[in-house]
Order: sequence, then structure tokens, then C-alpha cells
Amino acid sequence: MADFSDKVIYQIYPKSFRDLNGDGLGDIPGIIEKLDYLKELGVDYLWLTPVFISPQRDNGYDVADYRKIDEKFGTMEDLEELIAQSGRRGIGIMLDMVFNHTSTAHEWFQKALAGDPEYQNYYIFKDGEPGQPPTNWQSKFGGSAWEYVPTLGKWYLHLFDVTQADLNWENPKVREELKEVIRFWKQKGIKGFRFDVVNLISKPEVWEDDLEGDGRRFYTDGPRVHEYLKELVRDTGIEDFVTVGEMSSTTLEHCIRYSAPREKELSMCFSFHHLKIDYKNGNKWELMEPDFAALKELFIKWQTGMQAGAGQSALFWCNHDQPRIVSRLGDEGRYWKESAKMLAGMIHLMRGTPYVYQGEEIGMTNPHYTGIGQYRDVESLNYYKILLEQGKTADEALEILAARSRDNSRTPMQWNGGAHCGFSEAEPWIPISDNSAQINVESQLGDDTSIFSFYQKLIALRKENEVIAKGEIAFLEEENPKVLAYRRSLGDRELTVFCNLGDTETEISMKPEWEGCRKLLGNYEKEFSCAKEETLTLEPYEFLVLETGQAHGM
Ligand code: TEU
Repeated sequence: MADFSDKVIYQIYPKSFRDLNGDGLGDIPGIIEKLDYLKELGVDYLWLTPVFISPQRDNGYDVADYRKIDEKFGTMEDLEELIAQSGRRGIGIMLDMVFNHTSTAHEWFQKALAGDPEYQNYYIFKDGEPGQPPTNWQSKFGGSAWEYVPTLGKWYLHLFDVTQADLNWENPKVREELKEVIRFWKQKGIKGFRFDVVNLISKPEVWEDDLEGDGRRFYTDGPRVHEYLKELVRDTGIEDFVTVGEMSSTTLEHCIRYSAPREKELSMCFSFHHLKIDYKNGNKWELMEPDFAALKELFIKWQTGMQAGAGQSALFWCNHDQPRIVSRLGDEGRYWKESAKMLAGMIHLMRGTPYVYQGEEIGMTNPHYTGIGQYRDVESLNYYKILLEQGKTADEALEILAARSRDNSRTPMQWNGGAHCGFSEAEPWIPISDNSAQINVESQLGDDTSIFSFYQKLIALRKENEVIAKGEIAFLEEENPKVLAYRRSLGDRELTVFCNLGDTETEISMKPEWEGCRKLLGNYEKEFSCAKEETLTLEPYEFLVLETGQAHGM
């Protein structure tokens, strides 16, 4: 199993990245146009969210054909051109494998619906009566996780949208079909894969009601998931490819197993606990101020736990399902630049492989939508209705969506301050953010103080300092709720990282051994000297990396 801790991965949401053919929807030629920009940023891989044929009920996560490119995004030739052109720039392409479910428009599901028992066994169908679903499990997008098909007298399972039917991994034929998909893309020159909700693929043997929750405890990190992953990786020969699994509501113990090289499963995993610290009672649809103490605890637990078990983390704040981090944990106003940089630095110097989601590198914020007509996401539209049913007023429901909707991250990439923010000649498929005149790529390129430039520096720092990719991590200042601080060490190199999580100054005690250390990077343009002061003052949202080890020249 290869190691990818010295790499940086950039996530592209093609629909909102760059539209070249003028239909208001981003496309693959648009990505090709921006390759030099991505090269300038310094990333190693591009992960594209699904571009396969799909009814787009869930923006491509409802795949109808795993081997064909949806014409909305371009052609197979366009993808081949992207692979070739990015390869010339030393950038690999990763595709998104949605293997927990297919669209109900997929040929397999259509055959199942037509009554073919062989294909019914590709999915999870259960005999039953209308009105009596096999279990009380809930779909992640709201409502029952089961749908009745009257013509068959059967229910099928869909953990996500009703048009996303869960595959039956128990069936070896399904596993073989999916391996063939990987082989197909490997042979096209794809260099890595992201596996969508892959810890949900193994369902329980017994189907029972969940009297405590929505059913997730029965199928999350399910009984045969490790066996299935090992088989998939071994039989397709992707041990040395970059592979990342999206692990929904997982545990540290399972993530170690998914990603420790000795297990020969995946190169790394995404987990989401650190992105639930503003969910009231664990409910995404109830607003709460972020709990920084909980955030800190989670980082300490997962970073040191993964290290102890030799597991590998995907480090990230943003993706196409999450609100923008600067709006969420930072400050969109006075400290926009400082907080965006601090949040970036905080995870980039941790142990793992960092991901940058399109627009994060310029500090894009949530778009501040005010009407339900601006939203596109099936989850947001479903939950808007659910919130109203629960008795919320329209204004309250809209306030929740403005903070929590997945559309917050799906607005067009802000290339410039012009019409449609340089994303398209046409009206985009989803409204642009209200601040593209101030926040855009054009205004940041060439500015050494920009957020973009800071991301470039973080990426370059990883390439130049092995201690960032390979060093051990240990946390400091554990009792201080306002500061997250850690030390990375490798041989005689030692870096100490300080992040002020709040909008007020804070002080930390200097350690005698830091005397004479030097500043490697920070988000404030100020000189740093480690003289004799007893305390170190951190400005609001300050991020500071000091070279503190033997190698700093003492
Ligand atoms: O996401 C899985 C997932 O768990 C989230 O969508 C989650 O349910 C949501 O944020 C809860 O509020 C993956 C993809 O990233 C997502 O875009 C897809 O919609 C989903 O799987 C289904 O394929």
C-alpha cells in the first residue's frame, strides 16, 4: 500500500466549477481550461464528483451507467483529454465510485422492476404488504428508507433518495460487476478512487426495527464491510492507488482498519464527527453555536488514535455536502482572511492527507440564500417541508437551510467579479453567491497576502518539510479551550503549530525550549521573535507555525 501523506487532493464539483459550452452547467472542458490554475496552486490529484450518466436527482450520486459520461458534462473523449492533460502536469484524476446504490434508472434496477429475479437479487427487495415497510429505518434524506413496488408486491431499500436503490453486496455477482467498473476506469488511466458511503455497503443478516434510532447502527460499518473492501482492492489491483472511503457515522476503530496499510483496504478515510460540533443534540437541522471544546477533543482523539493504530486520515473541512467552513467556524466579516487562513493551516499541518474543496482556497463563503426557490438539493427541499411540518415558520426553516444546506458549497466557483462570476456565459443552474465581486480568483492571484497564496504556501511547505507528511503529532495546551496547538516531530525537526479559534486575543505560556525558535508561517504579517517573553500573544484567529526543534539553530 502506497503512502499519500505528502500529497494534496483538490475536490472538483464539476457542475459548479467552470462552464465552457454555455449551458449554465459546468463541464469537463471547463476543468481542462483551469488545469494551469490548479497546477499553480500545487495540488497532486483532482477528485471529480460523479460525471456518469445520471438522472441527476442527487447531482450524479444516482448513477445510471458507471461507464459512460453524462453528456451534460461532456464526452468520454473530454475525460480522456483531461486525464492526458492533467497527467502532463503531474496531476492524477480520481473518480467517485458510488457503489452503495445505483439510480433506479440503472439497467439493473429496470430489469429487477420488470420482474427478473436475477436482477432483483442485485438489490435489497423484501416481500411485504403496502403500508408495512420491512423495518422502521429512515432515509438519510428524510422519510422511510423503504419503497413499495405494487407490481412486484415487494419493498426495496434506499438509504438515500427513493431513486437511489441500495445494492446487495451479499450477492457475489454484484461485487464482480463493481470490480469490472474499477478495471474499466483503471485502464483509462484513472489514478485513484473516492468511494461514496462505502462503510454502509454491508447490511445486517437480520432485518429488525431500530427502537433507538434511524437504523444506522445496523448497517454502519456492517458485518462484512472489511472483507468486501479487501476483496475489491485485491481483485482490481488498486493497492497502490490513492483510495479514500467516505465513512458515515463511523468509529475510530473501524477507520484504523479501513486505512492501516497492513489491512490492505484503503489509503485513507473521511470521517465527519468534527463537522457535527454545531448540531444541537446531534441533529443537523437544529442550529447551535460551534462547540470548540468538542472540536478540540475530537481532533485530539482522532489524530492520536489514528497515529497509534497507523491509520490514515483524509484532512478536510469542506466538501460538496458541507456548508463553507469560513462561514461556519470562522468569520465572514472583519476576520474573513485571517480565519480562512487559520482554518486551512490548522488541518494542513495535522497528520494525514489534506483536501481542498473548490473555492475554499479563495475563502468562498455560504451564498446567503433567502428564498426556497434558490435551493436545488433534494435533501434541502425535503427537509424544508419536514421543518414546516414540524411547526417551524418559513423564515425559521430558511434560516436553518441558509446555515445547513448542502447547496451552500455547490454555488458556482467565483473566478472573477463579472457576470455570473466568470463561471459561465449563461445563467448558472444554481444562483451565485452574493459576494463574488469581492471574493474571486482574479482578485487574489498575484497577491502575496491572499488566501489563495496562503494555500499555495501550505502546500509548498508540505513538499519541502518531510516532518509535515511523516512526523509524529502530539497536542499541547490541552486545557486551553480557545487554542488548538500541536507539535509535529521527525528526527531533529520539530514544528509547533498554534491556532487561536476565537475572535479575541489570547495568551499562552512560552516554553523555555522555544527560545530562539523561528517562525515558519503565519496568517498575520508581523515579525516574530522568541526572545525572553513569558507569554506568547495570539491575535484573533491567529495561526502560527514555529520551527522549535534542534534544527532551528539553537
Ligand atoms: O454523502 C453521504 C452522506 O452521508 C451525506 O450526504 C449526508 O447524508 C448528508 O450530508 C446528511 O446531512 C454521500 C455524497 O457525498 C452525497 O453527495 C450523496 O448525496 C450521498 O452520499 C448519496 O450518494
